[in-house]
Amino acid sequence: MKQLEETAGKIRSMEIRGAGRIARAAAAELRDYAMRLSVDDIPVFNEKMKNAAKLLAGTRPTAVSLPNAVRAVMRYGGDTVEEARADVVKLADGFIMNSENAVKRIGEIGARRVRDGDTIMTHCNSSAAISIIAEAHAQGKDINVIATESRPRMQGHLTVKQLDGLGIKTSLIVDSAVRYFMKDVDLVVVGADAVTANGSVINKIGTSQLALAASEARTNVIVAAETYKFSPRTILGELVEIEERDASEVISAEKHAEFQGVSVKNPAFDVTPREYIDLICTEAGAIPPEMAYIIIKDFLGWGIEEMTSTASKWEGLI
Ligand code: RI2
Repeated sequence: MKQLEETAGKIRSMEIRGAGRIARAAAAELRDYAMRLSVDDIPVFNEKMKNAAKLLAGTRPTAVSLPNAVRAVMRYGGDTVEEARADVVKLADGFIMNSENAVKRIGEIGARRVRDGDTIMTHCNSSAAISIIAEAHAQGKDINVIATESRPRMQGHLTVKQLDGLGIKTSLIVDSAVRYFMKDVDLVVVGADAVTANGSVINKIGTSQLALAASEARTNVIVAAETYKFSPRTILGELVEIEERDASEVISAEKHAEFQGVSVKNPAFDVTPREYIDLICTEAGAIPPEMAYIIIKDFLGWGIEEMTSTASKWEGLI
């Protein structure tokens, strides 16, 4: 139990972060938890797995990759604990492998949209977005990247470190300088925590103003998102919950105490409407945002069936 709670805590505190990475971490934890469970009784095994799944899926509310990963593993079957455990391992390893391949494939597909000499703006720290940028660079294209700090957690520092390590020319800017620099930008490439059925993209707070500035400047916006970041629940009319994080990420408790009447708002994500997005680059291909519904049906259809079935074993996990 200790390790399970530790992993859940690391995802919650963002020690493990990034929509794809938390999905892989949750799948790996479910696999390891199943391996550690020393029970002989299949109903007991199932109950413990279900509780572990709920704990992991509830750690961060916005990145749909997380419940999608959990549900993909929780599709396991088996009449005995041995069979069930083997299936959990197979499904978890399969998810992790597909996820890693998807990020690589997105890089290959997305890099085709990057031209030699382009200046790319990116926001926060997205492995999928960086995969596109890194592949374009590896192909010998001469590119410049402008990366935002991404307050309050400063994930932009991770991005510039990674890009610098790859030898890519990179500038770090404050988030509020996005429009100031947009005139120099040829392409915006960002990641996603969730994509809704109508093609809206939920990503790190500030993404929508970057997209708005890009739209004003007639600059294309590419979103890099694996298919498991698409939200089946939105087909049922649900909205994606925007995570509100602690005030201490924005201002120290000490400083905050000086302003008695001031509340701090700290939404971690925002919604970019599909009108501002030219392309969503998935491992299944580069699609217009209007095609999000098809991706959900084709790649997560099993999830919708389970959600709407009264026989679902794992109610509420996706
Ligand atoms: P990849 C991150 O969320 C960022 O919003 C980033 O754009 C998105 O996940 C996708 O990241 P957070 O965990 O899966 O930093 O592409 O809140 O790495």
